[in-house]
Amino acid sequence: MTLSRRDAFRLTGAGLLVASLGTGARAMSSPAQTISATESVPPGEPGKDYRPVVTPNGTTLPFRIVDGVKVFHLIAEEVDHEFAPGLNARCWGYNGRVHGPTIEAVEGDIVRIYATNRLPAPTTVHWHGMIVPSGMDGVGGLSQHVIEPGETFVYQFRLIQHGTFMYHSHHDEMTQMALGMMGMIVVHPRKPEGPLPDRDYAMMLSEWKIEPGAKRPDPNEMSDFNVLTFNARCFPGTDPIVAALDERVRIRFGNLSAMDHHPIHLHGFAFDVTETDGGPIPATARFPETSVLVPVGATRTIEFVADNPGDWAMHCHMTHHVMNQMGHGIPNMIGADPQLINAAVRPVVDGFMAMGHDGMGDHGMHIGMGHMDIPENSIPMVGANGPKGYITMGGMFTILKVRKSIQDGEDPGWYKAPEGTEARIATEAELARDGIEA
Ligand SMILES: [Cu+2]
Repeated sequence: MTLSRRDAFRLTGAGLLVASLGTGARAMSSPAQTISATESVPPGEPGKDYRPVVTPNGTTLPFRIVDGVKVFHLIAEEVDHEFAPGLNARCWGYNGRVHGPTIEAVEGDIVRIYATNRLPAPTTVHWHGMIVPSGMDGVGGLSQHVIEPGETFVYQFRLIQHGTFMYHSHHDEMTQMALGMMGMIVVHPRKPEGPLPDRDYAMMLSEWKIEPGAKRPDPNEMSDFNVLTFNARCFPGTDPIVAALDERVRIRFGNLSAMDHHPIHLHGFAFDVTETDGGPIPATARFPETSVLVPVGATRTIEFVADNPGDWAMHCHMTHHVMNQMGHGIPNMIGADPQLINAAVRPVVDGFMAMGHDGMGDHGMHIGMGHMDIPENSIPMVGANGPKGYITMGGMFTILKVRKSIQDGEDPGWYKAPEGTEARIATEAELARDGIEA
């Protein structure tokens, strides 16, 4: 017998929410299922039923099991958050973190999620991409009364699908999401199909407007975002991700930025996009990519085999999204004569130093060397010191380190390119041999 979604919710009873979309051929809009949604299964166990996901710079929400139900507790509250050393802001998040911890469970689990509101404003929690009963959907005013400050609400539903999803406030979204109220949700399949990844990472993409020197993100900004983040950190505050040679790596991206899509580019590999928050992409429909566009309000999961050792950049390919504060909306100085400008301005602005006549690559370096002051609680537009000089990228930038063997959380240092495999200055003999006039 094939049950419709409506039939399935009608089976709901005794506080146990179940739903089924049948076990026959996969209909066009059905969620990803490896078991019937009515099949009774014990709560999935980490290490036995799934390999836990790693959230770089983040953490996973703990749970306890009460009468076969996985019980979680989200606490919405103000959080002092560091985006990178030198830049902190008062944000809104969950359980002392920005963004909230990753919620992780297994298809078939029944979850009960308490949401306590310690904010000064009402809120709700929406389970983005998840098929839940309408009353559990978390849209303030539509599917539920808002959670007033001091109140604790309870959500309960059965996870009838697997995949990568997100949670976020669905009340005064512009304000609350701009202040950080979001997190990732990973639901592992009950019966995994295909090769399991050796590394499984969750990355939330978001964007912020924080005026240099300000202590709070500005939720009213509509276009000029100046702090772009992976898991609420901007480079050089992002932890590298790691893989051992030939391991299968899965990275789950979710994007809850206010206004921007992010084409995330990975160096050194081609990958497959294997799923969206709508479900897995059939193997026959996948195609190779080196950048994946992650639209606002969507997840994209990629997989590849880490068969190329090295330090590999992974970043948003929008060039203003790999810039930190102060890189935007400034006068075009390219080609200007800094001596002339300094001579003209220094009599009225003591210590003035013209910048940007040959680009912005050295802005962070000048600050690092103490040549230039920046406001307290702000970071240079770009960069950090790398093994071969200054890395002129900030924002939504991190590094994948692939080594012969490596453990989670281990810092392998910088990659040492084998002899003869690193770009270097050309020799006179080479130039002469190949007829190159330098
Ligand atoms: Cu971007």
